[in-house]
Amino acid sequence: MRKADVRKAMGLYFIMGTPNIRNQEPLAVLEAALRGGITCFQLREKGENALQGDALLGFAKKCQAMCRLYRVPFIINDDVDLALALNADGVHVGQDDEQAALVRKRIGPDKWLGVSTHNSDEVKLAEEIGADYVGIGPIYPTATKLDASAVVGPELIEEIRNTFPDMPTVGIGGLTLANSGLALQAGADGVAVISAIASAENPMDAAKAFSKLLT
Ligand code: TZP
Ligand code: MG
Repeated sequence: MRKADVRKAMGLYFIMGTPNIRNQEPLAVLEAALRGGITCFQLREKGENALQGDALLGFAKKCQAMCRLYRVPFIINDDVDLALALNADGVHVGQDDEQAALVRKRIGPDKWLGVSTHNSDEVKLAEEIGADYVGIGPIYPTATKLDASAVVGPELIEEIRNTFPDMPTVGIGGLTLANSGLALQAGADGVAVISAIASAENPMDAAKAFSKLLT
């Protein structure tokens, strides 16, 4: 069942783009994360030195092939054209990106649609336009997203879980091994992380440790 699949995939949701990686090979980091047990991957190629054009397409194809090997859903952040060109498993959009309702029309009913949300009103709208899941955050302060909005804390997860019990949710923003338990206790189906895995000395061990939190 789709909803159950989505919920399961939210468990350990790794997000990465090449600008998030220092001193390692981005694909090697993704492979390590997959070996460590991530359950979903989002390619979010943003910021300084972000790949574009053919370089982006080539990198995205390699990420997609690797995710397929590990049977992990491959989601594209923001770039509907890229998602359609690759036949990715889904698209994730923020509040400032292409309107989610329009994105749903463009990608059709079968691909997953994720929407970043910061309050109940945004979740209600996401539900109405047929989002498959919502990201809730930033739960804690993050240095990874420079234009992140105000911190919402795990309390918002609890509120949304109570108000929209059927909507799969994933907490995001400043989540670490030390504080992810609070997001899960608040009722999130999982945690989405960038730096906790991408900047870890050993991304596979980091992913394994997160996986343990979920069991
Ligand atoms: N959206 C809200 S916070 C965030 C995004 C993409 C960044 C999360 O990165 P990190 O390193 O896990 O805090
Ligand atoms: Mg965005």
